[in-house]
Amino acid sequence: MKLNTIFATTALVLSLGSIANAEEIKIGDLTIEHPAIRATVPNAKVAGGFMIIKNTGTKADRLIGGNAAFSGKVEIHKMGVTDGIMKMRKLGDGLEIPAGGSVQLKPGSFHIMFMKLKEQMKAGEKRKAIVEFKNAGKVEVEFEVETIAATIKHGKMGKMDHSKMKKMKMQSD
Ligand SMILES: [Cu+2]
Repeated sequence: MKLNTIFATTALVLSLGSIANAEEIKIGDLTIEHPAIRATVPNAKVAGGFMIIKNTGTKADRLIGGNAAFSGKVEIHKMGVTDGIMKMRKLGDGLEIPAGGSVQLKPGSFHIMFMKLKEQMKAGEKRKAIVEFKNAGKVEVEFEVETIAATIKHGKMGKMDHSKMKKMKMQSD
């Protein structure tokens, strides 16, 4: 009887978990949440990629790059203000995802830079890309193409859970 109860509880937790985490991607100790690419105008050459990366492991990892059919070159960038000017630079050594921590890639900060774009990124569509970590390796990620406003909105809600996020998104839409 006791064992049955444990199994039933576990099954319930697992099924709830898989619903709540439908948009999560796991690779090793890393979890990727809400991968998004910023929508572009026609003939744009670059697009930013954003996501939240959590590391539940005991060792730091690094986001080092990736590749995608729609992009000729993928780099990890940091945007920031230098001498009063907003600039972005390539992180040649990648972006550290600290052990037991998380990093948010968001507009105005860290991002995946999809360069040499071969097609327009249209809001509402999805794009697949490979994201590569130094230790965890490569993983295919499906990105939602979003307008900048939607991406920023999600960025601010990064600490909330996904069920709330979805509700709020539907309400504002
Ligand atoms: Cu960039």
